[in-house]
Amino acid sequence: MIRVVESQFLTSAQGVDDSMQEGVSEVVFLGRSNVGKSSIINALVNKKGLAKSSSTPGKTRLINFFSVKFMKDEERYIARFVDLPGFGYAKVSKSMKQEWQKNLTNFLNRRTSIRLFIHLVDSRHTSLDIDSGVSEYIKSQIRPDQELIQVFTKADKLNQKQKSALKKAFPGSLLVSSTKKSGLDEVLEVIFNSLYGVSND
Ligand SMILES: Nc1nc2c(ncn2[C@@H]2O[C@H](COP(=O)(O)OP(=O)(O)O)[C@@H](O)[C@H]2O)c(=O)[nH]1
Ligand SMILES: [Mg+2]
Repeated sequence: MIRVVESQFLTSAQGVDDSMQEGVSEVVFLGRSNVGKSSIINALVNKKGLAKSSSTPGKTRLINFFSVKFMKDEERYIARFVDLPGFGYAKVSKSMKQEWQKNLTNFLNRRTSIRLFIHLVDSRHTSLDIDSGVSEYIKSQIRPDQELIQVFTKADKLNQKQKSALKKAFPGSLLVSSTKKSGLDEVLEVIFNSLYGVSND
């Protein structure tokens, strides 16, 4: 059993150049605007409002760093969660979009502390072009010491039949509801194993 025993907001950055010093393993949450990035971070650390859940583009264009302490078998582990701005803003100009895209890809490429990419996908819309684009991009850049996993969000919006269909289409997939707090333990376990290696219990 893995528990998050402490979490706090560290700082924000605009891009890789003004990001905080590296050195602690980082888990990056990425996905479309509104897919539930901030919500899943809050749910995983069990702290409402830690990551700001906001639909105002200006507010969410920053990269936000959080420190997270895990506890397993009486031992403490430290990591960082990184809440990235969403892809695909409707409300900003084209030039701002391109500027931001560049910022984001730079960050993903050059930030060496990143150990795990968690690509969040809305469980109701599992085959959007923008999501295939994101996952292709990460796969094309990923280093041997990094992992990419996909997590489906907003599971509470699916009925039983839709859930079964999704599980069948994506065997072994992680299905989470931040609102209903389901599927979170599995995600914590995947994060933990990815950062610190699999243990045998
Ligand atoms: N029903 C449901 N709504 C969710 C869930 N997670 C997030 N939301 C809602 O989706 C919207 C966007 O969430 P947010 O975490 O801000 O998305 P972000 O833009 O990716 O950070 C908010 O209105 C959330 O309340 C979920 O698991 N279930
Ligand atoms: Mg957000």
